[in-house]
Amino acid sequence: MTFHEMWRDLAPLGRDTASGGYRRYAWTGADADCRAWFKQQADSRGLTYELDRNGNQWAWLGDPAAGDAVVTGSHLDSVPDGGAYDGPLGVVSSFAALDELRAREAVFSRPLAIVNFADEEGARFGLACVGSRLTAGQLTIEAAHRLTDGEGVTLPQAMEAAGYDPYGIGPDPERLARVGAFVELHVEQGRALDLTGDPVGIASAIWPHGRWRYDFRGEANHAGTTRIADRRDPMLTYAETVIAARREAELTGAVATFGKVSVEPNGVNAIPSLVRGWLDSRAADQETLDAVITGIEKAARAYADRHGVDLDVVRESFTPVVEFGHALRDELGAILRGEADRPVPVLGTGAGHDAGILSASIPTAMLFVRNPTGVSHSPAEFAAEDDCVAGVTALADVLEGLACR
Ligand code: HGY
Ligand code: MN
Ligand code: MN
Repeated sequence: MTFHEMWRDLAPLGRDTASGGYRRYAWTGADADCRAWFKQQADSRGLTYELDRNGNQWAWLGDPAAGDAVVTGSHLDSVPDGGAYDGPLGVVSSFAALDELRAREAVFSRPLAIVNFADEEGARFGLACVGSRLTAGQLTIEAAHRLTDGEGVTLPQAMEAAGYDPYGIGPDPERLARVGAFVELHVEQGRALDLTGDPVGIASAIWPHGRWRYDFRGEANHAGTTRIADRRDPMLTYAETVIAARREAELTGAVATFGKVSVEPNGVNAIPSLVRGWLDSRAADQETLDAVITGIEKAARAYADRHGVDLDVVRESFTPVVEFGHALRDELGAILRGEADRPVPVLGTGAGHDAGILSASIPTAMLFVRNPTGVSHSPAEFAAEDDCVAGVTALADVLEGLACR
């Protein structure tokens, strides 16, 4: 099955026809459809399919027990109304790159695997990279079991409803011990490659980043009869905090986004009792991120005091800075340099990835494919066909260089 045929079959799964975006949330029907697609791709290529204890899907060529495997892949889940490329481009390109290597009659000296990591976006339960964090021992079973979605469904309930055992999850050091290198291809979530004019780039680092939930509690009351002076309105404090977040980011070169909010009771003619806002913030280094987070919370607490609003801040997700190992990074550069007439650009990113999580356990690297719009986490996310092909060729070259010595 060609890249285009794989893309064509995957494209409609979990796509919202009204927005054109994807709603592939962990352990939902759309997730199950994507998982079935992955297994079908593995089976159709005669690969050995495995589902690991954390719900990550693996498709093996060669004997996994031989060790020192070269692994590639990404994720198939999405953010709400996400784009088509974030995650799926890496998975489809992995199968296409394997097909390319078979067409080249490459002889593998190491096992190869393609992976679909579970729940990378954390769109439903709020924590990014659940599948890879569990496997790498960066998320305890207890903390995972406490994860709850907006409907009050816990992760164990969701996994069980989808036919998975939530009591078998946990660290998987034996599996990671089989992996010698993990290379993730991903659509660029920015315009650096568009500006340099290159179809493919190599990742240098991932900014430290996290998610904080701000709970603003005020006093529910009548919107029409409560004097302004008598109000304890959490919406006002929330709004002032959103502006403070933007100000802190602008002052420090960081980014800060309140992209998700829930209001109780959420009535047009009622002053809210509770406003919950989720902050996503990232910066080039930990010190800057700490300063931004501290500054935003300090401002929020000052506003809350002024309006008689109570504030609780909970960190729901955090990923420290990732510097991809120079050895594998430079090996990719050397492999790709051989083909091109100039070095492949090496660039940092503010986006988190499973490769970032796994970099604490095994040698990892990333390839980026040009996104001329620079837009991501949106239906407008895009990569040109020629660049997707260039990505597959680059991934095939890298996998051949690493696994077919
Ligand atoms: O949020 C991120 O950076 C990634 O898309 N999970
Ligand atoms: Mn994403
Ligand atoms: Mn992604």
